[in-house]
Amino acid sequence: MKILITADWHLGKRLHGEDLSEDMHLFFEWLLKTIQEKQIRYLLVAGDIFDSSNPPHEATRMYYSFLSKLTSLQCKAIITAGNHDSSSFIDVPKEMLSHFNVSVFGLFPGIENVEQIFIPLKDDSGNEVAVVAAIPFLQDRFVRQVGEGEGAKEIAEKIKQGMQKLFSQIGDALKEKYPNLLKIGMAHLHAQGTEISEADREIQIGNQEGVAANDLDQFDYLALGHIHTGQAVIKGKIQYASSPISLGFTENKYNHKVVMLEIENNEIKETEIRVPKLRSLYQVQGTMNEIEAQVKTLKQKYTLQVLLDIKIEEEKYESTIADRLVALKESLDTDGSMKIINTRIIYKDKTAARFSSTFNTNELSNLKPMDVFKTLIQNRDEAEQSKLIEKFIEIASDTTQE
Ligand SMILES: [Mn+2]
Repeated sequence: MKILITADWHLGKRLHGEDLSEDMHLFFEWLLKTIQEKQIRYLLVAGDIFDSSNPPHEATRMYYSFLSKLTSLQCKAIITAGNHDSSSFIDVPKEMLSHFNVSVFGLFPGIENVEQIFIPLKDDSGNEVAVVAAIPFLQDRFVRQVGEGEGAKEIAEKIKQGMQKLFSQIGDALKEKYPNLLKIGMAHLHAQGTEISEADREIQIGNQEGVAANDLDQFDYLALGHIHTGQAVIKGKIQYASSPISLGFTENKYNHKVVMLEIENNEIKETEIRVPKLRSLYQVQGTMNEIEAQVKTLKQKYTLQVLLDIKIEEEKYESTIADRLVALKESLDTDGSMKIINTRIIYKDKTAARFSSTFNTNELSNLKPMDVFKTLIQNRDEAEQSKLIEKFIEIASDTTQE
């Protein structure tokens, strides 16, 4: 009997305003094909289904469209909410989804009702071979009692102890109810000792303190969500599933994956399946000359357009940089294989920065938007000017594209 584990879909996520739904659409197609080919019976999704608690309609439609296709494949889904999800948004369709073999767990029902999150898994002959404890992201109130005048350190300690206690209680209840079944946990948390990428650090919010790996040993296997780059916490036993696509520039080099578990003769065998790469996200840094040269060497290697994050570093203010950046953006727009979605300009020598405004204001037809804008902001301090110019380039290039 085969189980597939994934997490951190972040449906509806935009990267510097750029829609990543095509990436997820193609991932879903691949996932459905994989489920069919490998005859997966259960799909586990360990939190952060959506990027926000109030996801866009298009992201919601995509979620239900995927689930409806899944139901035709004899594959059941067990879905838990992450810290990015609204627990009630995930829970609202619970009863209806149960008719389509989709079990959703938005809000933790409390330790007194913990049996509600236990789901026995059956093999093709109908025998129960394992049980899943589908633990959604645990809000503070399930983990600690708020005391008066507590500092950050006391709160952190309370959360740590609270998590330890709750996980041991869940483990005990699971053991008591299903003594003979393999126990698989699903959770959305930060396990202590896990390496965190910059992107993960940016994207994580909420319960940060981390749970010690030793306190998570009540399961034969624990499938985790939250850390996007899919590390093992304890190899073969506690594993982050990883996000299926790169959600930030620092995730570009990572091989995104899903995890397959095969259960046979009361044993769990774990295999990682790499998700096909669909897009490159490149960060390009240097002087404008270096950037122009580097961008020329880049190519679209995968299905989807390359997205670029450009950081220009010049010794001193150079009036032509802004125009060259606009020209670079426009040349890429024409080609279509690459797109700049974020830019920063840094002038190292602040004292030498001078913005010139020597155009002839009498001739309206001679005016360029950038020159007018520079005149408008010429009395602001230099750091602010370069920030505003950066934003102006972004907006100006958006309007010309439209
Ligand atoms: Mn998360």
